[in-house]
Amino acid sequence: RVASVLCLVALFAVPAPARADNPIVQTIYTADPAPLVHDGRVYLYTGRDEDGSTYFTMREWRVWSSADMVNWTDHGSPMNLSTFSWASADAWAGHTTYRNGKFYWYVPVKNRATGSMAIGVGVSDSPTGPFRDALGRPLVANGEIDPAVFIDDDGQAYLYWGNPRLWYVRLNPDMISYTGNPTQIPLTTAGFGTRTGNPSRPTLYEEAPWVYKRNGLYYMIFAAECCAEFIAYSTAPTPTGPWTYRGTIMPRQGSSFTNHPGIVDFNGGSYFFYHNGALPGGGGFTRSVAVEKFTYNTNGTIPTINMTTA
Ligand code: FUB
Repeated sequence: RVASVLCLVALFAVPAPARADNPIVQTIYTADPAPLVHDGRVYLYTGRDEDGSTYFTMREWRVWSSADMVNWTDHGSPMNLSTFSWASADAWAGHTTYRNGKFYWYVPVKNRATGSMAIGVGVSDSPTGPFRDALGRPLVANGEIDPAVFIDDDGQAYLYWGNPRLWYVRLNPDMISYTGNPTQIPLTTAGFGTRTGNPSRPTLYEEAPWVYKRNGLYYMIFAAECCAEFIAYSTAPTPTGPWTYRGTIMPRQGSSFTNHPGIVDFNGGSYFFYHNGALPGGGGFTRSVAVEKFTYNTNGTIPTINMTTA
């Protein structure tokens, strides 16, 4: 059904509604969901898996949106590797936020100059782009990935990222510079659980942090203990910790060795986004983004959320 609707887009050159069962997108492989609620719609920012036989082949990011979490509009690819002249490969997991009339899309890419991963920032006046390189250079370049941004009620913005370590930095109000040095969040077992193997990584934290605030409590959901990954979470009384491990959200399921979470509240419901290998031909390098509606437990904990299986 999505395919036929997308044909209509080609014919009439207008954004098309697209019915979404899980996976949300059934015409291409998508990965690393990052939802953003803005002005009555959910914007879903994803990566795209291409080819994918032996490693990630990712050259562009995509945007989709919905006003009802059922019908999705395809906004195409408003940002790709060529947006960042200093990037050579690996359009990996990003996160978009809105501030002062602009949309900022933080993404990890390979830095041509160093051969290591770095984090760039795309900026646009529209949630659907086009996005341009806000800096012309990396915002952060420490070889680590998976940026996630959180703006607290007092207006202070934080950028989190990291694999194998976990970092944060306080962003300035311009959202493209920061004050102070990136700080490592201590990966204690009290904060991030206990890994069963791999003594070099004692905690469950692997990658893909996503931070938000609910009822005065800060939540960090993250991909845990590759491979395969499951999704777990920690909470804290402040955006900088101390974090307390709270357990599993989504167990190891599906046929992708990675998973990548995002949570938003929209129209009175809570939605958990993730990816798996559910499309035909799907797997670890041919992933698909999906979503489950859920309800927080009365004490604020997150219930176990299972992937759609059919
Ligand atoms: O999509 C490439 C990488 O796989 C992401 O950056 C990680 O979060 C994992 O999903």
